[in-house]
Amino acid sequence: MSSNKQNVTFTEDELTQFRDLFQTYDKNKDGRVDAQELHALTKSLGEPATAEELDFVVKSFDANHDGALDYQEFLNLMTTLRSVGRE
Ligand SMILES: [Ca+2]
Ligand SMILES: [Ca+2]
Repeated sequence: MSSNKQNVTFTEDELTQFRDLFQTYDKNKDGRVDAQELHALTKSLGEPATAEELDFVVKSFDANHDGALDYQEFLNLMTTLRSVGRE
């Protein structure tokens, strides 16, 4: 349990979309996306990340240090991606 609240301002549509994404790319259905699964995801977003980038991303957002991102950690990642995504 975490009381660590962020200013998440996703709409319900977005949350549904992210949950779908999460479930789609959690290929082995263990409730977490690891670096490999994330790679498929970034590819589908049109910006495939390198192994180094994915490693960095997982480490940065893996709050409980189990080596993969659970849904909450994944949402934090999406929050960050959305705020930095535009170039
Ligand atoms: Ca998984
Ligand atoms: Ca984790």
